Amino acid sequence: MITVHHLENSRSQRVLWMLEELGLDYEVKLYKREATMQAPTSLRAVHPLGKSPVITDGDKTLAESGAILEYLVETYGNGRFAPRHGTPERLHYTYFLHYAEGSLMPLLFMKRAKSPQKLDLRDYYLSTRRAVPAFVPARIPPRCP
Ligand SMILES: N[C@@H](CCC(=O)N[C@@H](CS)C(=O)NCC(=O)O)C(=O)O
Repeated sequence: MITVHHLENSRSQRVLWMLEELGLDYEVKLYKREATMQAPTSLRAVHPLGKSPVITDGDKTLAESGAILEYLVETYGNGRFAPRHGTPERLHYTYFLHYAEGSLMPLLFMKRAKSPQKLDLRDYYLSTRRAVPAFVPARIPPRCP
């Protein structure tokens, strides 16, 4: 049985979505945020940094939302949700899997923290389009939704 150590209102939601899409049985251990919005210290029992999501699956424990999604798709996807290895589509998929957490999320956080610096997500998205390999920008829509 898969257990999700799920912090309310967090990236852990991604893991629950994927588990639902895969139709897997799982249990959720829910952690409520403190008044400070920090995770409760009890989460440190499963993640030394006290972060969520974390899953356990048998004798495996895994953190990092992107890594967890990749693991679930590889292990239980039966070819669904990820293009075949070695295809241009796979590289596109890998790019966006990492882009979400590596590039976009820090910016979303700064925006949410009401950074004095004016942040224009559309500009950011379009500069990504200029910066990445040729097969990726062709697939990025010209305007943010
Ligand atoms: N890169 C990690 C980020 C994990 C992370 O920062 N999780 C946040 C919730 S979105 C958290 O646990 N925050 C509580 C805290 O830092 O006290 C991932 O994608 O899983």
